[in-house]
Amino acid sequence: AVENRAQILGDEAAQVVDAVVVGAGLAGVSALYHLRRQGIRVLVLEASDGIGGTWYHNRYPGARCDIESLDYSYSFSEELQQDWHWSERYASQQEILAYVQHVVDRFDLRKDIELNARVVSAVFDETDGRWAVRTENGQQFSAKYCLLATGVLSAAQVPQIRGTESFQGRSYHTADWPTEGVDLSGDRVGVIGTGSSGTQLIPLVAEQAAHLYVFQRTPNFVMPAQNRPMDPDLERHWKEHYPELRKKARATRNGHNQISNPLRGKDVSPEERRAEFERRWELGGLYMMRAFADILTDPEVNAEAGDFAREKIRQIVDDPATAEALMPPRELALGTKRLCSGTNYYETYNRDNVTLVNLREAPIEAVTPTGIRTADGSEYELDVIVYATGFDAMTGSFLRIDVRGRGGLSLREKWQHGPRTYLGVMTHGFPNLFILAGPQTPSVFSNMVNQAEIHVEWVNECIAHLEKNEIDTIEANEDAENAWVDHVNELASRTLYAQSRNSWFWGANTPGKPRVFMPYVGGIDRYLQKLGEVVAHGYEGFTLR
Ligand code: N01
Repeated sequence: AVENRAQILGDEAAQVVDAVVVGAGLAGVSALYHLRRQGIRVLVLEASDGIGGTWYHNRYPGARCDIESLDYSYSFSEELQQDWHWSERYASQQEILAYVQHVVDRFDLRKDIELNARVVSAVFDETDGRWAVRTENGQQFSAKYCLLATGVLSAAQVPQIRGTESFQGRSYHTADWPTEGVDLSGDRVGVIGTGSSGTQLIPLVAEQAAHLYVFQRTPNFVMPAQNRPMDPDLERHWKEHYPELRKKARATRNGHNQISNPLRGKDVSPEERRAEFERRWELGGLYMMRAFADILTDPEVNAEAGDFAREKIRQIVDDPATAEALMPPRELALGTKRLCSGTNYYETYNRDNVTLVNLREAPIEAVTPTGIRTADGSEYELDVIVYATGFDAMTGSFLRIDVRGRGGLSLREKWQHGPRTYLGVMTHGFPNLFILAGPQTPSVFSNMVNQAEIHVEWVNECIAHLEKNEIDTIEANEDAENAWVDHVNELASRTLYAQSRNSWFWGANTPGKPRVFMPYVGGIDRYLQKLGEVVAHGYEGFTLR
């Protein structure tokens, strides 16, 4: 695929390129597009047999983005954003996947993407200042730059429940859904997990299955997505104003154009607060998070929003006991587990063929050959088990690769007590290794495409600077990194995230993982400003040599 592929570096099997990008999701595809345009020879290595990352793997029924499609898209080509038509307010997985595939073909990117190439190790060779990258099937690559675009919610996780292997029915993970789809009609289906994936999937499974059992450990807040077909006037408006709207998105905390209320909750009366929550419920999805500027810092405002949502659950769900079991506990501040955005979620529990199994009363004891047994001795006979149990989030995909920097330093060892980065983009001891949209960035609190583009632009400019000035390496300084880690933690400590630690933001869902808050809560706007300042001050906090 890459020009001069035959060029050999000592080791006969090593293919030489300027940059290896690991992962062909939205970030990796964007990196390829930008780096290639500045004349860098890039090769993207993708573990799976298709392009699209998250949107390739998470093809479970109901998978849909919770950021508006017009916002959740690349900004790098005016023609692309004019030509592409999104059919719904929130794009489905299928449509986003079709979009990524369109981008790859439109810009002739496919020839530099190698599929079925799972990277198992990336080792920095100090003698030649290059990264030696190896795949599972033995391919080797040598690159000056290595970009990890492996995603923060991509290392799927099946819980360690006794007996999972013994189950004689069919099992699926939402993030590893068969390409050909799954027919669940007539089946007794058990879904474990009620996060974003589970709550999107459950209403659609209920429509197909003979009976659905939802195994719920922690009830989460699920807002109605309020998805609908694309409004042609809105589309026209966006297409007329795309550059301004993209700019505006970058000037917000969350990197998109969802309306934020600048007022603090207590700036208004209780009645006005209620009206605002109602308005946000109607706006749908994540809009509730922007009801008030202090929803994640003022516990009383947050608790009111939580009570409002609980009241809605009570109104929607017919059976009072089921409604009660669906209520998120009071100690879970709204949004400190990522808010879910669903369609007909609570309504689904009014169906005769749906049973909520409350694992807070009796946890799962074992998966048996015929189903699931809970601690109270109940046996649930199942044909299918769906694991909607999430990911080894934020760091999992990076640490599943054996990454070694200067002096053989292992990234797994370096991050054993939690991720350590400077600006989320580099880590000390690992020259020319760039991490895209990973931990200690606003990624998961923002519009991921926007975050990916912000990083890709920064890395692209950085590489251009190194090339132009004939600089071999860039590396984050340890003191700058320590200061960034402290800053990330300090900002989080001022929010309700610090009190509600039962989430993947804290690594709480992965056994043995350190309880460290991993995202950056400072916002896209502030983060972008910091990235710009660092460059303006001659890559402050980095060593270039
Ligand atoms: O994963 P999760 P997800 N026994 O970790 C439960 C993004 N996303 O795939 O909360 C029983 O959130 C676990 O219970 P608990 C989005 O950022 C976005 O749903 O740990 N249950 C939880 O209910 C999201 O936050 C979109 O007590 C077990 C569930 O499994 C992130 O991806 C759509 C268990 C896991 O929820 C992850 O979402 C989908 C066990 N042993 C995903 N182990 C949109 O854009 C785990 N659970 C809308």
